[in-house]
Amino acid sequence: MAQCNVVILISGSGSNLQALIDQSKTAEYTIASVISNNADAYGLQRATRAGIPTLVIDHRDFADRKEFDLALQEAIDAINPNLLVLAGFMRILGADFVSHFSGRILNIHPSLLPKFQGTRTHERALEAGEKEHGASVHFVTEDLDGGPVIAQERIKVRADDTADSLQRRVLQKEHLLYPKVVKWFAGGRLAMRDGQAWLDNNPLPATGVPAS
Ligand code: NHR
Ligand code: GAR
Repeated sequence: MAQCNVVILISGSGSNLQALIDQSKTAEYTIASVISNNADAYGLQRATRAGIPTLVIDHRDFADRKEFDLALQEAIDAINPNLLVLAGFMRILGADFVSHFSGRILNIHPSLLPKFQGTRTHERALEAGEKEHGASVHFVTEDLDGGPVIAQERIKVRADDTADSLQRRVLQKEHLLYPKVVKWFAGGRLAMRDGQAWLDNNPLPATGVPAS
């Protein structure tokens, strides 16, 4: 695609959003809008500072998940992006929403999927005595944190690590990983087909792109 228009969904700090903003200056994607379900998300200030339009759609303003999903879908359809990027977005999206944007939603998750789906990933990796930990970018499907993995970044767990220290080191890796994957998508190199992730027309293994 000529220019890939991206909508980014956030709920919080938005440091991954910042990494995507910083990289967009030299890349073939444009951040058309940043949408948050939380008016206090610091990432909204990051977007505004970068001149990117923002929108707040607060899930608490809707009767149920279906209504929220529908409002979100309508707002996004009005922008008509090529890609939706979840960057610390904390609301589970329903099946109808996901199928409406099927193959066009990415998420970054702070674990080496399929390990530690869901929340408290750093605590759980420590409790499990993992020697390695990291982050994964995957296509979003109905299956929560279960869509096909595209790529991972790894860190070594140290004897004195805490959940906080792990989070800090994993987040640094996320900031390298996410822009790289978004650039692949923008360049037309990445797709989801037959429930699998494909890069350059090669099906990717369950843990994503093999380390080079
Ligand atoms: N939606 C679908 N359909 N599939 C996925 O893979 C999704 C998704 C929505 C968000 C991000 C995910 C993560 O990376 C994500 C992946 C929130 C929760 C959650 O339990 C779980 C996974 C993720 C994000 N959310 C609670 C809820 O009731 C609210 C938690 C809160 O507000 O703090 O929606 O980890
Ligand atoms: C990141 O570590 C991201 O992987 C994780 O939240 C953090 C957001 O940081 N995502 C989830 O846990 C999604 N449920 P950021 O707001 O600074 O990008």
